[in-house]
Amino acid sequence: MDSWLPSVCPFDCPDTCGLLVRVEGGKATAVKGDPDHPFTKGFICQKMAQYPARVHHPHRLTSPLLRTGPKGSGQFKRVTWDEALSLAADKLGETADRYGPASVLPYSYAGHMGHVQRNAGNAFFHRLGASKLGRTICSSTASAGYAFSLGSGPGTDLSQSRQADLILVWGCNILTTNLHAWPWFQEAKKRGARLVVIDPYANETARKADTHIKLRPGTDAALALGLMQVIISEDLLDREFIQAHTLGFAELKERAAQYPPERVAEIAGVPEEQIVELGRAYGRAKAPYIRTGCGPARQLKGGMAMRTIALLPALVGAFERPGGGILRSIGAGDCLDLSRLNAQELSPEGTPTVNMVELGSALALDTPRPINLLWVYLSNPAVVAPDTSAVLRGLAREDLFLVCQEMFLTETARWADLVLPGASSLEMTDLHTAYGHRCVQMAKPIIDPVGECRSLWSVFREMAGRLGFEEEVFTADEEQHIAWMLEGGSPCLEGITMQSLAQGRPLQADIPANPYSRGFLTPSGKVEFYSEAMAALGLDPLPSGEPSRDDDHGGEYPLQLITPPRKQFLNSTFNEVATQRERAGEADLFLHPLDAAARGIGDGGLVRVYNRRGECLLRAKVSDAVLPGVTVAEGLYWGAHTPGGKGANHLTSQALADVGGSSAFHCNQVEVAPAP
Ligand SMILES: Nc1nc2c(c(=O)[nH]1)N[C@H]1C(S)=C(S)[C@@H](COP(=O)(O)OP(=O)(O)OC[C@H]3O[C@@H](n4cnc5c(=O)[nH]c(N)nc54)[C@H](O)[C@@H]3O)O[C@H]1N2
Ligand SMILES: Nc1nc2c(c(=O)[nH]1)N[C@H]1C(S)=C(S)[C@@H](COP(=O)(O)OP(=O)(O)OC[C@H]3O[C@@H](n4cnc5c(=O)[nH]c(N)nc54)[C@H](O)[C@@H]3O)O[C@H]1N2
Ligand SMILES: [Mo]
Repeated sequence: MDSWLPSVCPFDCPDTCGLLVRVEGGKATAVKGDPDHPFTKGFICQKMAQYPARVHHPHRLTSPLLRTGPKGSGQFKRVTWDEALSLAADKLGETADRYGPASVLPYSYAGHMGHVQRNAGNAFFHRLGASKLGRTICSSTASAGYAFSLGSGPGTDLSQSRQADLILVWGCNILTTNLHAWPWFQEAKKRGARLVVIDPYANETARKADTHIKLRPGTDAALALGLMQVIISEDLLDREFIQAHTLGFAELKERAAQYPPERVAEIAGVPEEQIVELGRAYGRAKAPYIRTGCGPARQLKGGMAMRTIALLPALVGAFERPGGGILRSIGAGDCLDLSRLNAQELSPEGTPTVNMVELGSALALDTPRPINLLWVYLSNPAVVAPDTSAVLRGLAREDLFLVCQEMFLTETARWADLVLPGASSLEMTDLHTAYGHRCVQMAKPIIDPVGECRSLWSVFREMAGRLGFEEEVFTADEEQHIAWMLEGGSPCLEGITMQSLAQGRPLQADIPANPYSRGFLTPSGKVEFYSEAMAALGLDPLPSGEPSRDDDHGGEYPLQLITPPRKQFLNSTFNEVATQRERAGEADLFLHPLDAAARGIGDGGLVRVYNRRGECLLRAKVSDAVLPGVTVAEGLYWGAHTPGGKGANHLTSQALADVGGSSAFHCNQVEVAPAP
């Protein structure tokens, strides 16, 4: 029988699309957008259109596998689930007895965003006493920086932007990473709004904008201070708003005075006239709206960059005008009560935490606290974590037992001792929220299980049974956990219940479209130009425009490299799908004509990109899409899908950003040469 059933996109993207999936004979045969979804309104990206091909891919893992050849050889034999989980339980027991439970480390991130499956291992590893994982690889620097200025909590909803007359897309590649914002921006443009993109390269969004401010990576705080200086010196301020709702304006004024446009032009590589013009435009706009992504935060001083950008709306009182405001993220995730699922209280006091960005170092042999068993799920660290050679050295360790639950034999899973076949979102029950809109949606299994694939929850529940863990958290099923998340949730979930979600349709949480109309969740309740909390942490309490720079080793690595997403992939996911690989084409490097000429590199030539951490081979794409001195490697390609077998994370570092513990994925110094 042919029917279209509701589901949700499970991937790590702000849009979390409502889907309709055609199911025939227990298989997904087509997918389309749900036209009734209030935010995604019936269209989906090119990746998700390939979802049935991914779910029913011939290379999908369908049974547990045990390594038979040398580590990393990809030689495995099929085993039963019973054999696999018995072995896993034995290894966990042995490792914990011999080296202590903290020598076990879970490693997971966002391969599936539903709350139950994504968090399925938490209670289990807490109860075991395993080391904890600091899951900060993505947005925690951005959110920590932003929170110093405006408080935590949701930003101005994208739907508001349709009433804006000036939209700044600040370090967010909308047409790649937040596609469904585009129609709102187009609506604003039809009403006469101007769209400005602030980004180091002419990405697809910048190419379609009215103005592209092409800056050097890591100079956003300086640029924002330059704009502030124009706004202050030309008196384009909203004094009433500043008086009533902000803290530290006098100090900010002094600091901004140190960033006149001519100085900022030098730091950021943006023409002085452009800074002055944009400062005036922002100061005079009736309703300026900023959509900022993670781009400016994936820098060594990324927290400071986000904090500084987030202060702009307060200077002009944008929060009080329909269409004005700023968005970093918005969603109902924070409304849920995850405490029962996570069972934080089961983790023994004093258990160490490993930051997931520093996996390479954590897996080194000479650490004070070696890891002897690593359990990976919903993540592909051999591709997504920084400093790939350090990560691979760790994964190759003979004395490390590696368990990996995956849908495919990824470059991480290849190193595993034991591979567990993971179910897809179409085979699992889960509750989904977004980080770009306010919907909550339940997904149910709508196709037959593929092979012997199992949900993450069912695996950890069974493991708990094998280890004799008897707490209620382990015996509950997925639906019970969802019910608990909703029951203990905040009032914004009013009317969102197991019953109302049962049809699988999106429901909107009661989060205001302009949450700032209710005030700011900072310690003072005001916008904090001056932050006491930052001072207490030994940070500069005022915005600082000092640029982020990776060590260039005395000029040995003179070029800056950023590594943002390629449209065709979702982090490292969709590398498995041939259509997406073909659409993505060969992995390449944007390079300015002056830098190319100085190195004897022609457009389309194969180049070696390298620094002290590693190297990769990419195809040169020579154009003025970037400033001189700046290069871009879009990703994330699996290493094997690049000309030299090594992906861009061979060049990135494990260094942590200033606050929040994220990686500085866009802060790298490299040199480039024609490939031998
Ligand atoms: N197609 C696709 N969509 C995705 C993803 C994907 O991999 N592919 N990933 C998803 C995930 S996990 C996330 S977290 C989001 C991330 O999506 P975004 O929030 O958009 O963040 P990034 O992709 O890191 O970078 C966005 C832009 O910032 C720019 N940038 C880099 N450095 C700087 C800088 O110093 N200053 C400024 N102003 N800009 C800079 C980059 O060139 C890029 O155009 O997207 C999600 N959506
Ligand atoms: N250089 C560089 N590196 C980056 C970034 C960057 O911009 N530049 N972005 C960073 C960011 S923002 C993030 S969030 C991280 C993302 O890092 P990850 O969360 O590790 O992202 P993915 O590459 O999507 O890997 C998820 C894995 O989960 C598996 N998976 C997907 N769906 C399912 C499922 O339904 N069931 C099961 N069992 N498995 C599934 C997939 O097969 C995939 O291999 O990467 C980071 N790495
Ligand atoms: Mo992310």
